[in-house]
Amino acid sequence: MNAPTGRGVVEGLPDWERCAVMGVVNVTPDSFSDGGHWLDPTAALKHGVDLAAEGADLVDIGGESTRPGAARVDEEEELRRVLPVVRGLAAEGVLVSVDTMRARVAEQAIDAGAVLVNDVSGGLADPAMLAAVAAGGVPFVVMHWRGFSHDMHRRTVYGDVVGEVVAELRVRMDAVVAAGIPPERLVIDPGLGFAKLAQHDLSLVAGLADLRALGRPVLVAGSRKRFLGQVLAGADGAAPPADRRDAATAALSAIAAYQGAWAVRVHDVRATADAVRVARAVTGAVTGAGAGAGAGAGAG
Ligand code: PMM
Repeated sequence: MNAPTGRGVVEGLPDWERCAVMGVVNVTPDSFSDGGHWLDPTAALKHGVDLAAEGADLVDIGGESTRPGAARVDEEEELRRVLPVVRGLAAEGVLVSVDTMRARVAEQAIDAGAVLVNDVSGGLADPAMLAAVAAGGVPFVVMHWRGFSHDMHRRTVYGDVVGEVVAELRVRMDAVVAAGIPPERLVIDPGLGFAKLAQHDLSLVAGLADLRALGRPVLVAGSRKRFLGQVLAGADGAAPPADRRDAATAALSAIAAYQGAWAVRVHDVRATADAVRVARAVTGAVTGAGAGAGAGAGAG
């Protein structure tokens, strides 16, 4: 792996000078790893504040599960889940991102204080999304997406996964910019686990340099996902449950950060906050920039 050069900045957000950590709060009954934990708005708000205290630079609030096979949630229900948590966290001074495929949810979340819209469909699911984000004046995450979760397993066919994801993301980036969102506000995301098999996810992590060559900061969101379960599976092929994949997630965070990811999106913030700092320190040692490592001289 080459030591990365600049991971890019996003207009409207701080430059953290290392890979940023985005904590996840899913206000859903059915997300694959934390579904049902934070459905109560008070519990979700407290969890978001806790994640920020543990080192999350941003907290991503979602009200719709996108796990493979998931059915869509009703829009009013999504608004009901998400808005109080966005409003409450913003009032606490936390930088909030809203994870939604709906323009109305994005608009109202921006009004409630969200500073980033994270749309796993890259603006494809709701034709009004791009105009809403352009009008809201916030940055936008464009994820690689081939269709809704209920049948995304049918779309996992790739010849050259990295080349195809890069090409498909480039088309989306052009569409997003044409709709009035300035390129300086774009973040791109390979969409690990979305219409992808484990080998595709691993190839995309290994091919992060090709994604970065698209010229925009890259978000990597592999936390607890199925491909990590498959990597960890024992001789019997049984994968550990999602909540036993946090050490693997931290390893992934270190690899992504070292390869120049702009941010990683994770459920367990504490370990990843350490991982991205280790990556920054190693980067500094390789480049001679001394990025972030303490000056202590002794062994320890
Ligand atoms: N994955 C999930 C939800 N939101 N957002 C982005 N930008 N990228 C992702 O890969 C992504 C996402 C699904 O995982 P979860 O149920 O743990 O939130």
